[in-house]
Amino acid sequence: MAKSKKIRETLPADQTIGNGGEPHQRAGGTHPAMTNQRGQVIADDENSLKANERGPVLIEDHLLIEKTQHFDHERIPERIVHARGFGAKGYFELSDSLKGITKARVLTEVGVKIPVFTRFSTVAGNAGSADTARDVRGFAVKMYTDQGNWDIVGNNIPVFFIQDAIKFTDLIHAAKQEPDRGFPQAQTAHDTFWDFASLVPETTHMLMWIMSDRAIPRSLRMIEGFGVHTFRLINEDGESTYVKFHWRPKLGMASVVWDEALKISGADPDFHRRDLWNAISEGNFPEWELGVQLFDEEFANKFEFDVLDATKLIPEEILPLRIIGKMVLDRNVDNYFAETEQVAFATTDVVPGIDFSNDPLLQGRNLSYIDTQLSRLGGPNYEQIPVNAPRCPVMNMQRDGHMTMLPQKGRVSYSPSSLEVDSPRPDPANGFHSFKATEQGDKLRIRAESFGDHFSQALMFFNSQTEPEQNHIISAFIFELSKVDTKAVRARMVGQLANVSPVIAQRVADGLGMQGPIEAIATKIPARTDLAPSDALSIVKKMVPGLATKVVGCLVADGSDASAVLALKKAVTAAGADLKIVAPKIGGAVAADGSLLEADFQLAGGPSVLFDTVYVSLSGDGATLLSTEAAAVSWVHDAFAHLKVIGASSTSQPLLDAAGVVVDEGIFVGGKPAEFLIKAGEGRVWDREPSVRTVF
Ligand code: HDE
Repeated sequence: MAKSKKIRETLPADQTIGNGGEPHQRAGGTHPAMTNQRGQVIADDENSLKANERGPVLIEDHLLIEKTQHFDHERIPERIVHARGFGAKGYFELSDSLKGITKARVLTEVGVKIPVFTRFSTVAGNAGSADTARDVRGFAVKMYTDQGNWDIVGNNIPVFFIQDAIKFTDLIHAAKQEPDRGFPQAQTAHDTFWDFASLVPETTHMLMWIMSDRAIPRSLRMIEGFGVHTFRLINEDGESTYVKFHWRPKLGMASVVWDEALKISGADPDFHRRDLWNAISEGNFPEWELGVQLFDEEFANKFEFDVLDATKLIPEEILPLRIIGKMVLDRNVDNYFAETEQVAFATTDVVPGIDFSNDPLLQGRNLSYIDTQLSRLGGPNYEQIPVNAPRCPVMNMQRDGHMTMLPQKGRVSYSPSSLEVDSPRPDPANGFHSFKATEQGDKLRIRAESFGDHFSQALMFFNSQTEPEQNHIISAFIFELSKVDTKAVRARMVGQLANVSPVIAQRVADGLGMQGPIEAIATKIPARTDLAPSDALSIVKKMVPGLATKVVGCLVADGSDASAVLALKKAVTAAGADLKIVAPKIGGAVAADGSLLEADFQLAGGPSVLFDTVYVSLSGDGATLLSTEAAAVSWVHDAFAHLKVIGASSTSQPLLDAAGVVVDEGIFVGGKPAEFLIKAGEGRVWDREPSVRTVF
């Protein structure tokens, strides 16, 4: 143990350049001296070396050349999928031991804090795309256990588009930019995606999820995570228990509405990463519970769908979650590229006691991840990069290769060997063993019949939603298919939806303005209508009330009442939320009492889409003046249309009128901040929606 601890502590530092002692001292100042990559102190970093004052630059200028060459090679290939991501560090702590079910220490040793690195991502967009695109969120966790790294490379949706890895290339090609034109970016709302989806009925369940509000989360801190596949846990006796992994956010789930997501993408393309970075910097550490669904072969055989089919889930009402631990993210990265960009996850990163099932999607993933890192990170030594390096000894006969940083000692780089007494040897007692599964039957390229029902759980998911959530799914289908130019694709997709439910298909068809009867696509297995809805699949039903870590926007202008704003701030802080002041000028507003109300945002740069709830704190003159300012009118109108709870001073009424605000249970004019905040903590005013948006 002592030895492994020493290696753990020294490994990253040994791998870092420039760790050879104290920085060079700069003569006459407090800053350390700047050096080139070879540690030589630089005298002048402003001017290149020239033949004379106005003469040509000399090739002898090794400082210019080194700096520019390094810059030229700053980028590495971005991930083919999940390119847009954001990572943070923290720990995992087990509270309920699975001893007897697995021999993995990470799942049996209660109270040990295991360091983790977690990266959230969108799937389709390139690295520079907006955070709030409609998409699945990647939820990848690397746990640096003392038995090696264990990665749960999951998503925020518990099912996937396809059943067999051989279709992944096609799925991603269809979803990403169309190859001839190179657009659209970060969206599925285009012909090739829906062409593929409408031809591949197994995508249907996942389509319902990505058209739902799960695909437009309010915050990465408010999403669930799922390992998706069935894995195995293996105990000391080699016995297997099936397992599905779930991450549950302590803050509950929350989403934005689609029009809001579109506007946030323009107002702050970094909305999710800024939110996560700020929360962690301010000490609001996001936290998730780890839950497991454990089951045996008998349950698997009895369950109505195949547990190896990644397009199906096991409802919690049928197989409840056992909460076994928590993950807390309490540190931001020190360097985005070194950590978030270079982190390399792999489904094959498992520790003894955790094993794979025969899920054909998982089996395909098992070859893909390391392969992709080889080209993305440039060679076989990417595991030596500090963010990837295991925090336990790594000892084997693998040697050399691009950029190796381990000066491995000794003569012996092969096994078996007899020349060194301390060369590493396999350890059958503690090492990784695959589950002793018995396989029989013919070798075939075939899809199991038990994978054949593509519509029943899609309908169950829809039926599990609240009415507003169902309406959003319908609207999202209409939005996306309205961006599809090829009418036959639109019609085919609606025909596919008819297999889920003729009512859903008809609602989408009406929203698309399609004429004539819907032609359902032929299917062997129609949707079952007897599956019980699962409340666990709805965001709204699982909502955690309160404003903790949320953001309240307050609109002020010259003449606002400073004491009212201060009272609001106090109440907002007491609710655990953050108040941000928005004013026509970033320098702030001069309040009625002459004091300065400092601004966090200038009006045009701080639209109400950036806040969970808003308060309008204007004087009568201020409100009249801002009624002719489009940004102010949109500020209030958008908050209303996005179903937010709105508070306002009674003198703000002219602006509320200009913005078309109609009083309902979510509008608080002239009231006390406390009442407004309690209501805001209940979330959006869903009943308002039919008055601001067409429900098809
Ligand atoms: Fe991935 N996936 N994937 N995937 N995936 C990658 O690996 C792949 C799948 C997921 O933050 C790639 O390092 C195949 C399901 C996440 O770095 C690549 C198949 C799920 C991330 C790859 C799948 C995921 C990736 C691209 C079908 C949810 C981001 C870059 C057989 C359970 C990890 C990379 C991060 C990334 C392949 C399907 C989750 C190409 C072949 C299902 C969260 O290796």
